[in-house]
Amino acid sequence: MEKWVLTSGTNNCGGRCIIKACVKNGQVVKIETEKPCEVGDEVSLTACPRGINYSETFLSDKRLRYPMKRVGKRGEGKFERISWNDAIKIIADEWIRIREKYGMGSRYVNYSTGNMGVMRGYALVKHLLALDGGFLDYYNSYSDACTTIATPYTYGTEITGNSLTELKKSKLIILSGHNPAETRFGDFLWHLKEAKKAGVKIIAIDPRFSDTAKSIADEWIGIKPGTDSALIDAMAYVLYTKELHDKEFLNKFCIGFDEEHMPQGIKSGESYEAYITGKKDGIPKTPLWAEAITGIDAKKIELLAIEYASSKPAAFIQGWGPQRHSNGEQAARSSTLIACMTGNVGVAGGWAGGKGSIEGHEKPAFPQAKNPYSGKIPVFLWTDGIIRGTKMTAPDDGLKGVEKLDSDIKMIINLAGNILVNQHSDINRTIKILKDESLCEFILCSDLFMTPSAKFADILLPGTSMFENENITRPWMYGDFILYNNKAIDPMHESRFEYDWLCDLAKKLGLLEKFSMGGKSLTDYLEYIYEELREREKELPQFNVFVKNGGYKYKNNKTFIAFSRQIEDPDNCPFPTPSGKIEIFSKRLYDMNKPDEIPAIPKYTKGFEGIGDDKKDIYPLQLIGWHTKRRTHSTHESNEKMAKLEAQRLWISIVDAKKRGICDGDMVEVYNDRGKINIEAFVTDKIIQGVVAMPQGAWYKPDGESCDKAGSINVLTTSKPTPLAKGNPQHSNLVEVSIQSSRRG
Ligand SMILES: Nc1nc2c(c(=O)[nH]1)N[C@H]1C(S)=C(S)[C@@H](COP(=O)(O)OP(=O)(O)OC[C@H]3O[C@@H](n4cnc5c(=O)[nH]c(N)nc54)[C@H](O)[C@@H]3O)O[C@H]1N2
Ligand SMILES: Nc1nc2c(c(=O)[nH]1)N[C@H]1C(S)=C(S)[C@@H](COP(=O)(O)OP(=O)(O)OC[C@H]3O[C@@H](n4cnc5c(=O)[nH]c(N)nc54)[C@H](O)[C@@H]3O)O[C@H]1N2
Ligand SMILES: [Mo]
Repeated sequence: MEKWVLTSGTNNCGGRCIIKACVKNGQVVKIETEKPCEVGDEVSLTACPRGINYSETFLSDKRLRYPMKRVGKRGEGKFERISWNDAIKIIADEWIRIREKYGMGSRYVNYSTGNMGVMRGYALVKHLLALDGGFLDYYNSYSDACTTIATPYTYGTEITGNSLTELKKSKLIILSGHNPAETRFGDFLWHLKEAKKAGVKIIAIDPRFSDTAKSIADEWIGIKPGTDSALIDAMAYVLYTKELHDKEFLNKFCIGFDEEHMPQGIKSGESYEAYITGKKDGIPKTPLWAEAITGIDAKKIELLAIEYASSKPAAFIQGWGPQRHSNGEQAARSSTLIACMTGNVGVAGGWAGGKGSIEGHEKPAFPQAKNPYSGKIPVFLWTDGIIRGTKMTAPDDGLKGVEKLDSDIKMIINLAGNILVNQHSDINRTIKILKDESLCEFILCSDLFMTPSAKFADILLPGTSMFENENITRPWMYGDFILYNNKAIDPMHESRFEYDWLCDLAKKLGLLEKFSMGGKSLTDYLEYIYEELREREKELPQFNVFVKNGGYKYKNNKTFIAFSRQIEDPDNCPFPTPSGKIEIFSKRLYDMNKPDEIPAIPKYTKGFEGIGDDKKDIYPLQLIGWHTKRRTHSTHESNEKMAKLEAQRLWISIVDAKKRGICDGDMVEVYNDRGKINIEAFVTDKIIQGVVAMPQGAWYKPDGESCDKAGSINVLTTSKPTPLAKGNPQHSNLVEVSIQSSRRG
């Protein structure tokens, strides 16, 4: 007997998709998805090649089979099989021991996105820790730290996007560091295609000739990484000197553009105008000035500025690539500046810049108990939390909620994530910290595979995939729907879903009653969360209908245009900033008194590990990563079939390759002070000179001491945080490349 079960993708790939699993004799034998949506249907939930390959990835014989206990040194990868009972007992004993010895703030749950369902291990274990007295939490993410922190300095909020349906009303769309043809970003791609069909011109700005540049854009402009602010400064200079800027908009809604609109008490020469014209530093920010920084021809910059200002409305949309840099906060704020200068804020077809979140339907969420411990660290600084937690401070390290931490991190819980080793920066540094068992004393992981992170577990638990348990899938950032994961098959081997074994742990801790809300089964819990949401989202059908249909697409979706209210009725609707205006000049940033790193206006700063870093003499190439179609971060790496979509290679320009005697297909060594990678070279004109790139997420595969053979970019990335957000500058890296062996022997 065959049956079709409706479920959905729960990985963190930016998209969510409908997966129809055909189940026969307890096995998934085939996968289908929703037919590509017809024109007019505003939500596309058709699976891409990753979604279609979910069963080959997740139901493979590479799965972890039973709980294991580390027997060798930490990280050596030597484990011994244990029973679930023993595993839970060891976890409970360590949990209590560490709580008693070091206190609540010594317990940390790592950022992890392998399962983005509502009932995810990560949220559940935080809940249990909160019920048990508290834990050290974090703020920020690896996705959007810089833009999330920087955007509100301009607008007072990060909700600066428009409904994607409005893209087709643009006259021109500029995608900067945004690659939705490969890097799923909700259903951005779908709406860009609609815009293109409607005749909208699309320009892609990216150091690489990305899939988006290739398949959707009319034009590609190659830019040096980390220099988007310099490009925007010069565009602003062109608009200003040619008087193409929207003076009325700037005067009415903004502070800080010119000297006449500055907050009180600020000395003269601090406005954006004083900066671009060179009144302040003697350097006008001309296209020629920017050419030397960005690598973009000055004439091109001028034309781009004129085209953007004369196409009304126009959308300058920055992806999150430009903000995953050492000066990423500046890139984010610059993207807001250029929108303000052209009055493209609050208009259908425009785009206010910055993070680009939108208001929409409320998403279902797990009702996590309040954490009694108030200390928070920036997510990127968890390794610092291990080695110098108690020395971290608010001004230097972005510590929040407490003056000082009570303890360094002594216990890490890492469920469905590969941040522990693979996805965090500077793998060799991380490994050194984790190997020292006197620092972090206990590491608990659950995963489906023996990943580079799983190897560092003290107790390693086999998790279940989305085929093996029920769940509710929420949209990523954009999307008016909720999906239901029906259970297709029983858990493989001895795998258990996190809710299941966490109930056992809660029982040992005397917290089962509270943790399970009086003994709720997984389905009961999901129903409870859903019904609670349905009280506010009245359009949702009854739970049993929702489950049967595998989800719900909302029919009544409001069109959201960020700041339309403020623009229409400025007297009654101020911007949610301290001044009530759009703050091109931010007094809050000015008062931080670090003008070189954290200027009050959105302007180009050199950052570190970029073109302005002295290390460039030794490591002359800028290395960036990107989110590839073959993986969701490191997920799907175990599925060899996916490798056909994009080989794990180092993109290098013809000129840079020639200088180093490298031919296409040669094995090269990519290195800096932090480590070495062996990888195949892809010699191409699809990347600009001076820049090399490899897709992020390959599983770290060390050979001996420090050379990685897989092309795992985080061997080369830096753990130094960005100045304001304390975020991850994982695209800012200086390296050198040399030939290791020629393809021709
Ligand atoms: N297929 C797939 N899709 C995904 C994911 C995945 O792993 N795989 N991950 C999802 C998640 S969690 C996230 S956070 C998002 C990430 O989404 P993004 O952060 O937007 O993705 P990236 O690939 O890091 O960067 C986008 C583009 O920016 C370019 N870029 C890098 N540096 C610069 C720069 O300095 N200036 C400019 N102009 N361009 C630059 C890169 O070459 C790349 O093409 O993607 C989501 N979608
Ligand atoms: N250099 C560099 N590093 C980056 C980035 C970058 O652009 N460049 N991007 C960053 C970003 S934006 C993000 S969001 C992070 C993502 O980093 P992570 O959150 O670590 O995401 P993944 O690498 O996909 O790891 C998810 C893990 O969960 C496991 N898993 C999947 N489903 C389940 C399940 O149901 N149960 C259990 N128990 N396990 C499961 C998978 O096997 C996989 O090992 O990486 C960051 N790291
Ligand atoms: Mo992300």
